Amino acid sequence: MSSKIVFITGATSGIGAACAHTFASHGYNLILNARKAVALEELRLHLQTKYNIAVHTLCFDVRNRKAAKEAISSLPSEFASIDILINNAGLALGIDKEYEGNEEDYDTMIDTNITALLMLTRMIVPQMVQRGRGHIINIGSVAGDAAYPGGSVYCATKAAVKILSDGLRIDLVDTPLRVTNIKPGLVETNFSITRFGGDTTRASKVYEGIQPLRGEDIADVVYYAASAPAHVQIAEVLVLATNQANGSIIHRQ
Ligand code: 8X3
Repeated sequence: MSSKIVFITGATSGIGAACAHTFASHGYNLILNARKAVALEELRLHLQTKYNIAVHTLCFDVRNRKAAKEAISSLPSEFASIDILINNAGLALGIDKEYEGNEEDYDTMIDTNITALLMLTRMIVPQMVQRGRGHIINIGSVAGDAAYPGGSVYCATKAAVKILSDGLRIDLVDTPLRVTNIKPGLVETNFSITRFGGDTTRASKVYEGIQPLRGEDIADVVYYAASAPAHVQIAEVLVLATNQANGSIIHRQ
């Protein structure tokens, strides 16, 4: 196996799945992580057949540090040298005032969006440093630029992704490794359905009267950063829908 290996967390839906398709279409081999075993297996078979690439799946919840360590240390030798880590798994839950929201939701967002991203970085980057090759691409958000109503904790987690990305870039400045923080705006995925606890009507209102981004639009930017020449480090990219100015200002028809 000579192609590069990309590890994508949260790979079965949204931006993660779009990245899996985009990288597969360019001949990269994939390590796909998600919690849903059936969806993972379906995606593996589909991508392997369609693009004639090698795909390895790792079914675990990124919040489970023990499972993550075991999964990564169990990688077959042909998948052990990860070239690109795409820290994509993340979510928003609820749209409540900071002093009224659900405590467990706060834990889930912080554990997934910050702690798990940090721990996977901690587990995978040392081998990249050792090999003198690697790229860490974190999926941040416009939400990390400024708080918006009801988004306090989610926004805080994405602000943390920015700072963790910046800090890692500092720590790797004397190496050939690159760190990228991609900050999407409104992307129509199951993001809002998850945020509103499965309420599809409420979720669809988020994208009403505006043409939102698609997961594929973000995957294109991720791929651009990953395929840039070795001396080019795309540090941070904010990707908004055309009728969106920031996390709060959205023009709807
Ligand atoms: C998703 C973008 O603005 O819906 O991270 O929070 S937003």
